[in-house]
Amino acid sequence: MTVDEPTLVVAAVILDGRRVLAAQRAEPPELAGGWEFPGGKVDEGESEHAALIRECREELGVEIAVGARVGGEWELSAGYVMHAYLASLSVGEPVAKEHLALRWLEPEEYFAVNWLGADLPVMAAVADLLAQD
Ligand code: 9L3
Ligand code: MG
Repeated sequence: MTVDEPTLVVAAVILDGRRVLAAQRAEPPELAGGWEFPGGKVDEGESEHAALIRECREELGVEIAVGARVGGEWELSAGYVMHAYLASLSVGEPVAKEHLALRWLEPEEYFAVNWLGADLPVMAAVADLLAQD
């Protein structure tokens, strides 16, 4: 018996100092209105790094520099797993091309948005990380 590999999703935790970029999903209906880190599915044959750059171009219209991985495998719904990476903007200002809204969260606002179930523990890990330096 063969077991299918889970589909890999990458997410970019874009930082500006201690500010973190959060994006409000427009779809699907069951996720719409929830907040996430921008990103999406890694295409066949594509690296995680390339997928992060492509997704941020498509979703936000920006170029990013990809940094360190945050944690290990973050659980999504069945059949999906997420890898998160710190990132910074290298060109442009983010525009919500596919999201309902974008928000730069100050440290006191990290948990002020309704994070998707998958993204909330990533935000907690990033908050710990940023509290250390
Ligand atoms: N997802 C959850 N949190 C995230 C991202 C980027 C994605 N930070 C979930 C939502 C979808 C699936 O992963 O169920 C694929 O994401 P997309 O390609 O629709 O953005
Ligand atoms: Mg996406």
